[in-house]
Amino acid sequence: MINAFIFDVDGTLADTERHGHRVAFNQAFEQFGLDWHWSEETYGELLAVTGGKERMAHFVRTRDKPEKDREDLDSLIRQLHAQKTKNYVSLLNHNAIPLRPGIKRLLHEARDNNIRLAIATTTTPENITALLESALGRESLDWFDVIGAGDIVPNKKPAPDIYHYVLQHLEMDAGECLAFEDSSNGIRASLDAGLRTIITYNGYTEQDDFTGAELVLDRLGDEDHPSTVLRQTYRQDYLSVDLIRKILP
Ligand code: XBP
Ligand code: MG
Repeated sequence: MINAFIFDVDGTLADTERHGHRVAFNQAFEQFGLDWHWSEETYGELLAVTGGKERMAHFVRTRDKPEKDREDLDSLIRQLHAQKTKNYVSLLNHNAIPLRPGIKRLLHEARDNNIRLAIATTTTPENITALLESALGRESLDWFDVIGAGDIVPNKKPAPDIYHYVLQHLEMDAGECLAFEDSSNGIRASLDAGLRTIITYNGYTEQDDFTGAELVLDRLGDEDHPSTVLRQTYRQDYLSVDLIRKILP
């Protein structure tokens, strides 16, 4: 019996990477007078590393940027990241990024069926607040019993730490919960925490390895944007709580 849904944020609740995080990083680089720029393609490669600070450090090291020799590199990265977070929140406040098709519907359905909700993500807490407030209204933050985010655990995904944190705070066993992820780093984290996992991939992750997933979908789907996979497999346009209960033993 599944009693809780645990959602990843970036790429799963909304397509935040390409036109959200990436843009906010580039704005921060410019604000700091750096000649770094992340194209959509470069950013796709850099997504192999989760976490904004970790991603920047990886970029400096692997692209042989002169800044790699700066003694204050850690501090520079922390400052850049604080600026990037400001940029991202402001971007969402001015131009909300929509939730992916079916997310809002499934969240409501879960609440109607007494399925608890939680979040497990590597992103910074302010980013989640901005996304949920702009897409679902301020009260939606209270729908989630646990929001596990950012630096509260020692290791980011693909390590399972954030899922362990969320399970511990939900006071639930992994067997009662279902994770929703969009990437190979994400599913490695959720599977390592013992969670059954449903994937909704996106443009950046469709070629990822999702071995071990219960279901790999193009999207959860809704009436206007049906899930191709569910249509072909179950003659249904979207993933409902009923279908989850039918498919998952
Ligand atoms: C998301 C991330 C995040 C965001 C940026 O991974 O890797 O780093 O790109 O967030 P996942 P911050 O969806 O697997 O949790 O800059 O706040 O770290
Ligand atoms: Mg993700």
